[in-house]
Amino acid sequence: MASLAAAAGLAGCTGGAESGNDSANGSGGANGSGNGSANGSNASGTPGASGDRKVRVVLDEWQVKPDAKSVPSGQVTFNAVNKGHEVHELVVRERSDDGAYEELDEVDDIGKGTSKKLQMKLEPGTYELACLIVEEEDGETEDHYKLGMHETIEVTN
Ligand SMILES: [Cu+2]
Repeated sequence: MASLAAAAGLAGCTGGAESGNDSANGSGGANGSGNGSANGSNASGTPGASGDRKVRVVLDEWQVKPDAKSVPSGQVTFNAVNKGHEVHELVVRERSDDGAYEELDEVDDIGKGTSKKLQMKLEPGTYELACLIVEEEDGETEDHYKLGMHETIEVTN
């Protein structure tokens, strides 16, 4: 839990350090260089991991919404953000030739208003992002998957 907050703080800081450069531009040439913040997304702590893909996945009652329908193969970081009211999880499953899903990895216990990251290496194929929580409450079953918490995502070459 604590490490999440720290990571968010880091991401916020790196931009600020660079921005001092901009103010020096007033004196000079028409074009400036304009490239101060090209690498803003590197803050996640894997220097040298070029081609790192990030997919933001919003969890809600009752849907799973990735911000991309496909992503290139390789190292992928899912950032699961719980915008709902209940606790959710993000399970990444790969679809095999016979249509069955095999669980690869997951982050669970993502509380309301919080987020967790899941980094994994993905081969080309069809994957499913799902919340598989099943709750029993007052004799009724609440099955997050059946209620709609699943979405497919294609991993391309
Ligand atoms: Cu859920």
